[in-house]
Amino acid sequence: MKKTSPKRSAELACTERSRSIEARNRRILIIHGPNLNLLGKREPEIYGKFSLEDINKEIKKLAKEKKVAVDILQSNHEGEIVDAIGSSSKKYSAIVINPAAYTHTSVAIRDAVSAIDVPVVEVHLSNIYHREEFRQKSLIAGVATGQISGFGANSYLLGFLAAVELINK
Ligand code: CA2
Repeated sequence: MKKTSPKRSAELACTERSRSIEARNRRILIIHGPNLNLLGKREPEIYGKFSLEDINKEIKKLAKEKKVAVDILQSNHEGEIVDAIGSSSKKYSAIVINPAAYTHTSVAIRDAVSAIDVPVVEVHLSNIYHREEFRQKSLIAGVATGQISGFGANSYLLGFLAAVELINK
């Protein structure tokens, strides 16, 4: 068998390393907050007729088009969302999050977002600024890279495209 020179081995190791860095750098985490698993089943006049599965399917389609890997988490638990954000830097280069009701209450999620160097795009199906007063304040917006609100299921796709732009920068 032909022997690989030390220089060639170093080059191969380097290529391997950049490949894995590139894989990590093109991976986006989508986080759906509490009760978003109920989408499509109730309150379609506010949140639209699409189920969470429908939205996830569209996100995966877009991810394929944009050559970006995507992982999706739905959780009704604040601590689980905090943990996912906290451990995101190793694996993800951007996060798209709909914190749902935690948008208006969670200092823990805000602190988790502000503690990481991964860009975070906040999305909402409804326009939270057109709704009840308690929904008009987002604790996350001040530490997110940006926010998209009011475009129904398209908010996720617009948020995803914003995240891809941030990665490509
Ligand atoms: O507009 C959004 O995306 C929200 O983040 C949705 C949250 C709400 O608490 C925020 O104020 C705005 C609610 C998510 C739960 O969605 C449901 C869907 C169907 C039935 C019940 C809840």
